[in-house]
Amino acid sequence: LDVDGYYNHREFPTFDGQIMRNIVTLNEFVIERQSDFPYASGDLSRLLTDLGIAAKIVNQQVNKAGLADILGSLGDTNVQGEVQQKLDVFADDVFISSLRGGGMCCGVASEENDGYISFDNDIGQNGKYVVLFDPLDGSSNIDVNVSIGTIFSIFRRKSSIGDRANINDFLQPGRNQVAAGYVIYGSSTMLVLTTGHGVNGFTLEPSIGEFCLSHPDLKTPENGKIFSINEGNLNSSPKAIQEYVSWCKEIDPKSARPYSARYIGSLVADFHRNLIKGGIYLYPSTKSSPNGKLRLLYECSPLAFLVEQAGGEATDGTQPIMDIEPNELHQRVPYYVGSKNMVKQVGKLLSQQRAVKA
Ligand code: P6P
Repeated sequence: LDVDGYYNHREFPTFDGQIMRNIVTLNEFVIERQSDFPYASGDLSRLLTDLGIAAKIVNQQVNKAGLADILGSLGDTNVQGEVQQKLDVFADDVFISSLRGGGMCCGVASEENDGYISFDNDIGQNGKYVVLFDPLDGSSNIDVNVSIGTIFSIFRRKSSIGDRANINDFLQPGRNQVAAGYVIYGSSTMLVLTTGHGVNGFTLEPSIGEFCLSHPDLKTPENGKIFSINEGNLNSSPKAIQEYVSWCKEIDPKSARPYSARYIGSLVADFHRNLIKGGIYLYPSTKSSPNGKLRLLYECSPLAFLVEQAGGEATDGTQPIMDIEPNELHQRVPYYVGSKNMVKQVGKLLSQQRAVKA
């Protein structure tokens, strides 16, 4: 989609005498691209619109987290044993309500709920899709005003239309995703989306309350100079990862090393920066998280879909993330994602380490 050759004839006068032009909203873009989908009936477009509405509602509260009484933890703990912050419980409720009411989706699964939720109302059971999401990733950063995000993954249901959703609708490999994306609540609020035809970024224009196309056809550089890892875990990470981080720190003008270490502690923020600038995010297996910390179905898999569509790669160190056959909703995996050549280099080191051990 060429944003210049599209709606560029359309101008909006603003109240202060300016002109707004080249405005392409998320809804217009999705409808325009509807023909990209096989048997497009508009249902996926509607579903993406439902997600966009929920994102705007969550954004409202995130933007005033420091002011409203919504700050601070609810005191409960979620299935991960993490103290639930009020804002992530609120975000979970908003996305579930928007999807339940939208009728395009027959069920959801999220980080905040032990099991999946089947929408048993009659419109829900006719929904073609299921959505898995992390409503507010990085929520431990809420009360220190660091960027946080929502991550979502969309599959066509496996169960028959009209039936209740079942676990097989959710335990699907990343290859089956029909769409995936994230919302980053940062200096501006962006929604970054793929439906399998490239990656497009939309920035929320608060004055009109619309996500507007701002980053058409996003591609990630094949090489980067940024590595993102919690070095506090390094000594309990695989030797190959310790080796890679040391390599990143060596001085070598030819390969622009040492690289820069950038780690925000909010996956969506680290992923988004590396997607645009180039880089690699690593969350290996560690002593405290022997299978890694990040969740396959609603963190690693959707971001893997996006990064592959943008020309990057995502692996668990043994296979592409999107090839993994899930066996439970909250399954954790080691995660290496970002610029293609950086991820390949880490994968090679890990396979060499396995060969030596074998
Ligand atoms: P650590 C936040 O809890 C999260 O899931 C990701 O957003 C983030 O990248 C990672 O965990 C941070 O984990 O162990 O480095 O604090």
